[in-house]
Amino acid sequence: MSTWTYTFNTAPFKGTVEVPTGLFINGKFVEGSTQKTVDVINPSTGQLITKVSQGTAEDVDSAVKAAHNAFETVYGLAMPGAKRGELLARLAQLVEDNIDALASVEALDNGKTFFWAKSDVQSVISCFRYYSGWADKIQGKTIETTEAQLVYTRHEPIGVVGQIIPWNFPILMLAWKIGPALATGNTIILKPSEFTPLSALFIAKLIAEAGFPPGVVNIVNGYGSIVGQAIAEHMDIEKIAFTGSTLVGRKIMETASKSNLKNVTLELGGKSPNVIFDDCDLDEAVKWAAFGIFYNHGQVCCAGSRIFVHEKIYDEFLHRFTEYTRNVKVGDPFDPDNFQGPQVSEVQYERIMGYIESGKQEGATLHHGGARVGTEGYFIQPTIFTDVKPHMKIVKEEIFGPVGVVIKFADEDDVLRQANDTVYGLAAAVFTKDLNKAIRTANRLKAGTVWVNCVNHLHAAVPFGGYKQSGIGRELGEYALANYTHVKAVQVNVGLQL
Ligand code: TXE
Repeated sequence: MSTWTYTFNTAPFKGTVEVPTGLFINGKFVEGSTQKTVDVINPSTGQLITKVSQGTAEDVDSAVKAAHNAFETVYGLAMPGAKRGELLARLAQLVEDNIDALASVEALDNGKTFFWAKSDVQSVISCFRYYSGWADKIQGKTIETTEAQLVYTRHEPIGVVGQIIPWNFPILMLAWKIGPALATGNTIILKPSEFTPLSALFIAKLIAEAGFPPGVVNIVNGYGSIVGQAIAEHMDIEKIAFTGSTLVGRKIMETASKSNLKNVTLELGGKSPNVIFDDCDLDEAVKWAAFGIFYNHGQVCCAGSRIFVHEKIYDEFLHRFTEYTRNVKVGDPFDPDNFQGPQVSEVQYERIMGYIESGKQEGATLHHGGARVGTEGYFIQPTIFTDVKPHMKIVKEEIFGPVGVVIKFADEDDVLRQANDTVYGLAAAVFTKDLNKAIRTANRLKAGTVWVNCVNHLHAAVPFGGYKQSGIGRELGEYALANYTHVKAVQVNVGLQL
């Protein structure tokens, strides 16, 4: 089996990593049914890092057979929850032992800075530890009906589940998906994004090392239209969880309904509002607003891409926000001075530049940025638009890049109307020192998460997901367990007469 070997010479991680480049099926790395590969590109340079095996529908089918066998014989109800928890805890420890190597691979493959890649890996560890704690606490209820009956529920694993993840948080999205699925006893076919497969393959090695039985987790690289589609239509996959674009989410739901009506959870796009009232701590609001839109180069589903500022402080906010943005350093992800690296791929780079162009064409003011940084790789300046109108594409559509629009508002009713005027509803933020106003606004914003005086803060114990076209279901926390369990009601006759 081919292996990608790479030596990092950058602090804090200096060392060699070895990552198998095949498909991980039934506990082994294999080539796949064709010899075809997918190029893995370094977004900082546009150069090839390595090639990984490209999966097919046939490979998905082999993975499903392995997962089904593992579910029936060694995992699922065959393995006690405490043991599943132990395996997840061991995996968390192995991730921690390899934290710098994993963060380096993620930074190289995705383009996010090493600092933030490491923060993602820390969240992966927390996620696995959190769900390892749940594994032996999956409990049903007893339900009182009559004395002649004993009724109880069992929360049973669903079976073989399909999970399709994107490229913006490759390793973290893997953890959000496999953590709750493994804790509840399911077996998995996971497809990483074709743009960023390396950290998932690294984790596959650690999954085997942690002692998960073969077939419990299977990782099939490849393209969405082939591997993703095969997962969505497979008749023996009973549940599919997807994070990605709303367009593909829609397609997956359609395919699921046309095949075996598999249970679907979706975490899709957003156009999240940041509401900045005139009684906020302005310096704090400026910092958080910049973090809201420039963190992870704007490639965040909950990015605060629409910044609403009260008219009384609009000019002062814009002045300070622009100064702050000027100091956001863009460049090499391994240079600790940089906050922002390249966009993940040429396609995404072109998409974002297209949105910037459309903003200019539709008459918005390009207040700051808007250009490429450097001559190689996919770096874009942090960008601010002003004088926007509600119908403009840059106001309505998810750009998924470091591009924010700043919009004036007059009062609470005005801003709530504007903030909720979107097909999305993933997240929102409110900045004010007035607690009543904060809670009033939080209650009226149509979003799955509302941050007050902060943004983009996530925790393994706190549910995350969308209203409207931002998705279906909740990830993380206790809520995510429901995505991966069936509720069975058992009714025992202890004296019922017919
Ligand atoms: O996403 P895709 P793309 C949004 C963001 C971005 C846009 C396009 O606005 O600009 O989507 O990005 C797999 N059946 N988000 O095109 O295609 C694909 O291989 C099954 C928001 O890269 O949705 C990958 O593994 N699977 C988002 C995954 O879907 C299919 C994160 C996501 O890719 C498939 C990423 C198919 N027919 C993009 N086609 C978020 N919510 O965080 C593709 N895939």
